[in-house]
Amino acid sequence: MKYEILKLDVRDNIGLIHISRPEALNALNSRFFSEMDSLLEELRNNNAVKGLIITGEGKAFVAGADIAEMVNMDEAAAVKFSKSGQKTFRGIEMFSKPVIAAVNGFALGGGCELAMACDIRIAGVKAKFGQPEVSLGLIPGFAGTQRLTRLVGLGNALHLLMTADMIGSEEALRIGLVQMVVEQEELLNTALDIMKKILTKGPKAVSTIKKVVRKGIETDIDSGSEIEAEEFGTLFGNEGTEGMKAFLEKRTPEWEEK
Ligand code: CO8
Repeated sequence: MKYEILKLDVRDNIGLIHISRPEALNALNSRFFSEMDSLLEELRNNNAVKGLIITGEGKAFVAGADIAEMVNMDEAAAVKFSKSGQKTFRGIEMFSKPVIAAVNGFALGGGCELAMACDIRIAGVKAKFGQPEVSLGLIPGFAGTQRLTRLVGLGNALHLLMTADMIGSEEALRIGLVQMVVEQEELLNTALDIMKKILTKGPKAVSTIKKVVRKGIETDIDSGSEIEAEEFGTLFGNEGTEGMKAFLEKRTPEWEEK
């Protein structure tokens, strides 16, 4: 596929995805979703890319779904757009490699929903978060109502969703929406450093962590613990055994290429 909105830059086995539609503050249109689906598919089995960082070009991370595209939709088209976006974001959430959002500016509506589908969110000091949909007479449609509640708790989620308040990065940190706030110029390097650290760990273990935690939060503790035990077992006789041997032999583990 020819990419017009997404730009991929690979550094140290990390795929840096820039969302580049700055004239519309990177608002998410249908083309964005087709490009993201296609890029994820390409990167899934690309061994040169072991983790992803998603960021925005210009003053926004993403200022929401494209209002100009949505304004003429009828009910059926809106449901279709919502489901297609949900599928893309679920694809990011369940992507077998780690994904970090480096939130450089406005992360509003669908932009906040995109950041929430990533595993870890690092914010620049200028980042702003919010779910302003009710100001437009809408609600989030890319599973933001579900992810926000899981990330920041019921009270904080309802507060943000019902008031449409835009919050700064420090408030986002306080409520647990982001994991770290850094100076703007440090944003990409910080995200790259965190990803590099993750990539020194057992790749199968990291991808298993993602799967177990994400499946676990959607179930009860006993079923989640059952999933954990099963997945724990899959690391023996391969990567886990190598990691433990390396510890005992006082050497660096040699992870298998995934
Ligand atoms: N969609 C389309 N265009 C946008 C969007 C957007 N979400 N946000 C900004 N733009 C455009 C503006 O229209 C403007 O274009 P132009 O220059 O042609 O007039 C350009 O980007 C620059 O924007 P501003 O001039 O407004 O920039 P400011 O710095 O003055 O303001 C803001 C920045 C505060 C971010 C402001 O642009 C704004 O409020 N944007 C809209 C934010 C918003 O409401 N986002 C939520 C959208 S709804 C949503 O995301 C629902 C997701 C679920 C969808 C479910 C599917 C059916």
